[in-house]
Amino acid sequence: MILSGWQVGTAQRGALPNLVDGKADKRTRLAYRYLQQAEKEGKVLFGHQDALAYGVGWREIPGGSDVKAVCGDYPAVYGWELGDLEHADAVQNLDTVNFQKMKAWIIEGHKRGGINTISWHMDNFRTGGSSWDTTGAVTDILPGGPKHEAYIAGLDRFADFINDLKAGGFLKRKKIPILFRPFHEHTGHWFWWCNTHVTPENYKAIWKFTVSYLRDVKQLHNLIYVFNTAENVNTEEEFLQFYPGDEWVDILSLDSYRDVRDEAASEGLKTRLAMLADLAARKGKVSALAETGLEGIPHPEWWTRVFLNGILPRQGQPSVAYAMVWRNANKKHHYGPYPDHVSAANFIEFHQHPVTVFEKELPGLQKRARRGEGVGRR
Ligand code: BMA
Repeated sequence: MILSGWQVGTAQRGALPNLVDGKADKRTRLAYRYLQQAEKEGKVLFGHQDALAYGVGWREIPGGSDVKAVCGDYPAVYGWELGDLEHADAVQNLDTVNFQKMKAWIIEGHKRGGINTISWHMDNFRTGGSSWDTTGAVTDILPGGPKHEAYIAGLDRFADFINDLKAGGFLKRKKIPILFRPFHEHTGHWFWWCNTHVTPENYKAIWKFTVSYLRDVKQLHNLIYVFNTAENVNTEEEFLQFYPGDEWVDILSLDSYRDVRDEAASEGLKTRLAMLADLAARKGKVSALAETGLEGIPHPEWWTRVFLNGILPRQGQPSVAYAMVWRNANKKHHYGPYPDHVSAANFIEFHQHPVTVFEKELPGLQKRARRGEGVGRR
């Protein structure tokens, strides 16, 4: 395992960026700077949800990853999901991933040089239904609401989870940087926190409460906060409608599945991501395509003709810092490749493209980030 760059946390040149958390630790700031530099140079880190936990036809094999099995390289970004952690007795998430094992995979990915990101499909606090139960519940969990204490208890469990994410060894007290993406896809209509079921004021209020509680009360200083819309935003105004303000958000991101259906649609993604990257650059922040993919990937050249086309920045423009495809649950519900899949050969081409960044390219990239230098070419 390689430990280098921002993870070692030795002296580095240049000022480190300021985050939502003024006390964010050094490694967290270095991770953020590294994403900023990737973005400036038009590099896109490739991510995969649940990459180390399971894939198509396997579960919990040490070192396992469908992405690695296809191209010989691990993803640069690992996505994890905390749905059900809000319940006191939960030992696994809504997709049956064990929370203790998840912590070990997060640490493993981090030690390899990867960046970890977390989403949270919380159950509906009012009804006890799932995240997809759209009965309004945000007012219930705000201060003064009937479920506020239950929400706090969920955040306490989140803090316990985050506090366990330590690198170990000589870095044992150092926490692992985590990109945290709460209340995601809020411009959709499918979750109880989506804009059809909450006012902008209440969304902003729960966002600010959550950040303040984790940062100031729980004293977590390894979180990078990711604001995230669905794909239905065409303008900056639409993207910012529920935005709590620059002092509350580190990464501006969107999720898009519709834009990666085919080549024509991917032109729309290019335009949307250019809007996002430009907005983030003006704010001095990072942008990302936090979740994407085409279920089953029936198109053999999807990786280069559709996905890469969508994320490639136009000449001279910044890219998004990372783009993550969703999980490989089974032969039908998967968004990454797997060996012998119809798109596997094309994925190797995607991996080799100078714009895409996977694990093997990370150490050099991180060392440069530490020194405040450019990302450079492979
Ligand atoms: C969805 C699907 C579901 C899963 C949920 C949370 O997109 O993959 O099967 O439960 O994400 O991970």
